[in-house]
Amino acid sequence: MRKLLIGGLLAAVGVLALGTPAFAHDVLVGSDPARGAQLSAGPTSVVLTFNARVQTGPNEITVVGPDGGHWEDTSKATVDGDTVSTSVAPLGPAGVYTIGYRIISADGHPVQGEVQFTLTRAGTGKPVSSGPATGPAGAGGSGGGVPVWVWIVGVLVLLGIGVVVVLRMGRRTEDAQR
Ligand SMILES: [Cu+2]
Repeated sequence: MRKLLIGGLLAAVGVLALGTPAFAHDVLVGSDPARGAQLSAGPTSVVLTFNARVQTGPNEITVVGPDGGHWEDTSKATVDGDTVSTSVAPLGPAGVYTIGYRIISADGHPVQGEVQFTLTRAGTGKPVSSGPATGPAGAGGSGGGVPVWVWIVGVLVLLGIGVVVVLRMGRRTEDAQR
């Protein structure tokens, strides 16, 4: 009985930990610039390609430079079937640029992520806006609508309940054996 309970508990924790809500969501299958690209000149646009159609709605693309400035002309991305794009201002300092996206999946759920590329030669552009990264690039998270800490608290609460139950069961069995 005790083994069964512990097994069940582990299964529950596993489901909580691994059961991401990102099951049938759109997945990024390609980008221009490509992930990890080394570019000597900045791109004029960013195009992200997904494995399924993207819904019209609040689709966002941001391009955040090594200094935290934003380089996307507008974070309101243009949707065309399974691609999402936005135009980019001439880039500035050399370094790593992060393309952040948050798009509406075919199933209506938001999906977010990042693609980084490196500008190897500084451009002459100025950021569209400066300051700390906001929007998808700075939001973090794993693509679901539920922040990570909610999952962690859930697991801890479940673990706590499980330990109490297992201890009680153990005590009762010992009593019964006496
Ligand atoms: Cu979904």
